[in-house]
Amino acid sequence: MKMTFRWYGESDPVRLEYIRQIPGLYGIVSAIYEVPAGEVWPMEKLQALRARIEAAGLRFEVVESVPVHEDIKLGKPARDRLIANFQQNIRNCAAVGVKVICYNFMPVFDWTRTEMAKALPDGSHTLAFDAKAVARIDPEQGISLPGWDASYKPEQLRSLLEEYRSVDEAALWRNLEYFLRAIVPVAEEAGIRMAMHPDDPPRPIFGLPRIVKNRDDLARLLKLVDTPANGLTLCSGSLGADAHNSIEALVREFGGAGRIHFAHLRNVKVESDGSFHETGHRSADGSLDMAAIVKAYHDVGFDGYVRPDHGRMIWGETGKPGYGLYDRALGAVYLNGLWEACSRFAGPGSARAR
Ligand SMILES: [Mn+2]
Repeated sequence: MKMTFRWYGESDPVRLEYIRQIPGLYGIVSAIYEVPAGEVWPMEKLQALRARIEAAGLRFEVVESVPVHEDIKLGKPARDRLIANFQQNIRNCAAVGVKVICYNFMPVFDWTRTEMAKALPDGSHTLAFDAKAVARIDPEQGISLPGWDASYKPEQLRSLLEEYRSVDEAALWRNLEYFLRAIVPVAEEAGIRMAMHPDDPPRPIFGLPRIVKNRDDLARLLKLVDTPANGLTLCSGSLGADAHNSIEALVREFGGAGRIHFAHLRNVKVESDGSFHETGHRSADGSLDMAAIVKAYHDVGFDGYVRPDHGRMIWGETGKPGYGLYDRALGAVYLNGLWEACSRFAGPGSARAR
């Protein structure tokens, strides 16, 4: 297991020099954020990012994310040019030493929350999804979501939603297959492992189709191009927002098959109506048994990349919701502790045979 930490580049209020001080950290997960979706990331920018990360004593082997342009998900004629650009991004990332590329295939909104700073009883603040509040939103009247209002102009959002009316789940699957058949061979040749991030939350939203929600979706995705380069980012918090998903079972099945290349580990507290919020990483703090999940990774001999995921805002920190330094650092240390305990007391390789 290689512990990593997401960093949003020079504009990130969290300093790389501070991230470096987290015990047991292997590398940084980042991306080129200033290039619009669908365009090629210039080599100079990738080289500069790698140099900056390495100068801080860390490695740059995981990209999160290379965005998939909406026209690819919609299956529009422009997709071939955009897919060619995505292929070039895979080659460019490989050229600077990247091993894993995380991406997702969620239409329009790649994560959805109703609150960016829900106050918890201990005085910390966290991201939250209120199922009742989402049910009250009428897409016809316009969608206003925290974290997204700056991403789309109202007119642009309306026409994008209009375009998705003709794209149901079956069509989205076809468009995903078309995309994967084009990019996976390129990734394979470049020595890159693609790692699809599941839908967050794992359910259709505002009438938009969502197809990476559960065990059967993940199995179907891997079968579309059945090779290790077509793999997963298994996000415990995203999939765990649906109480029917057993993250531990998913780790054993897909990790055991060598198809999980990147593990996002965080906890969520899930309510019976489908609402949820991010908690501290510890098992006792949320609905997921993080110790059992980490043990499952250990048991299948996982040697891929892992990172703590959304943290709460604690100790008065301000910044990008979910991506402060402190709570994620606590998450990394906790996860490393669980891993050490598994390594010390489970016996080397003992579980692989189980
Ligand atoms: Mn995630």
